[in-house]
Amino acid sequence: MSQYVTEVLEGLKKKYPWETLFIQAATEILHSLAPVVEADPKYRKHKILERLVEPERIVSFRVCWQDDKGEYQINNGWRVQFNSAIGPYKGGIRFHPTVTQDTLKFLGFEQILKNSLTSLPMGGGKGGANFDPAGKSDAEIMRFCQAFMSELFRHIGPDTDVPAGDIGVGGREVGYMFGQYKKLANEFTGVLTGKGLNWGGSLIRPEATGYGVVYFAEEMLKTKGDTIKGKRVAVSGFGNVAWGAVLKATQLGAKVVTISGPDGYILDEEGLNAEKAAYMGEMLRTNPRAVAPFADKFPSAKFIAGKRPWEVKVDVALPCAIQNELNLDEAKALFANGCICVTEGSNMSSTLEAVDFFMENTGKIMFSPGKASNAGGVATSGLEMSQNSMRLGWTSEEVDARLHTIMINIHKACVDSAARYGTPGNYVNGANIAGFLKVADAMLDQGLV
Ligand code: 2IT
Repeated sequence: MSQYVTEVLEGLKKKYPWETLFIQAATEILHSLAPVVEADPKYRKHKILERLVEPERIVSFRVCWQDDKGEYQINNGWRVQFNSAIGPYKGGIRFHPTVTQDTLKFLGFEQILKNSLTSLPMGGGKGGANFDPAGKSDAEIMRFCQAFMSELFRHIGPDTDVPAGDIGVGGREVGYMFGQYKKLANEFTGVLTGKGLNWGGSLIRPEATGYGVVYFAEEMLKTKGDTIKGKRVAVSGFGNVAWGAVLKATQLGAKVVTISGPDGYILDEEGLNAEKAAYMGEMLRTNPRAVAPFADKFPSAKFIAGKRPWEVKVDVALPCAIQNELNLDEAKALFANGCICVTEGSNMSSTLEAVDFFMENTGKIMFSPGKASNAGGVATSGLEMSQNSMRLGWTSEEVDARLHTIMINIHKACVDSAARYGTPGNYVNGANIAGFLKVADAMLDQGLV
């Protein structure tokens, strides 16, 4: 282990001992970067790691709104503007009751490297609120989004910071936030991505994250002369990412046998199909906190309460729910059941112990971190920004083809960097190193700012 990396990590743990998610992300990333900073002293001389782990700016604000009963409600909102070395801050907004500044620092840190991997000019950022959209009326969602944007609008802009959706924020929420931004800023610009199709959105943006995950898994399998066609696949989650992954995996001939929610998982031995995916999309619109009702709708679907789907025997696992949804025991269970490929769709799906287990077993089970395999979402946001700048829209075939090429290139960048720094087949090291080099070198070029 590099002395430099150890010092920076120990410093972070002392300074932010309560930020367990951020420390987890930083530990994984900095460990991967050890061979890079050891090989070239310029990174240490210019304190690149110390600068990289501190957000350029965090905006923290109060969000006051009124519920349908007339009761006043107070939430906390944040925007973490983490790094702008290679482009305007870019990253989603998460509305979830568990969101804290720690959550958004971990997500923003991941986003720096993810956005760099896309090869598009986007810096790293993330925002959100500890607001729970579950069970809220449409009017309440609108009032919350407007109150949130009333504070955020002065800190963002199409060349400054471009938010998008994440957990709890989809097309509807982006619409309400965009409307409020437009009113306050008195300008119609591409300040958010994930917009509606007839007011500046991009075709394929809703599908992009899940499609990208499956394209990435297909590239991983190809390195073994294999394909996703005919594979048994476990997907977790039942939100936007899971939905896109189910659609693309089934299109490519895989059999997806699970989806999941916080209440348990669905096992469907007949496999999901377009009709079932469409029902997932319908469920998503009401922001439910339970997947169980899916089993009432389809007779072949069984609901298993209180468990995660990693106990099911599958060839490929696609965690698409939320951070830390796959622990060491579950990683071992997947491996023991013959799973050959784990491709993360959520950000930091696996705990540090699970990631270590996968890395120790490189060559026997393939594992890719979310920042590489879920980058198709933000990449397509980047394509939406390009279309907005040109004031033109591309066809779905064109966007999908670009997305596919970007995922193939990210896969190649991970494989090449992993091999170059002595850990062939290790996608964690490959993604962290390839993402880091571009950002770090841009920071060096731009001086001490
Ligand atoms: O985690 C992510 O990459 C996202 N939520 C998408 C971010 C974006 O700006 O499209």
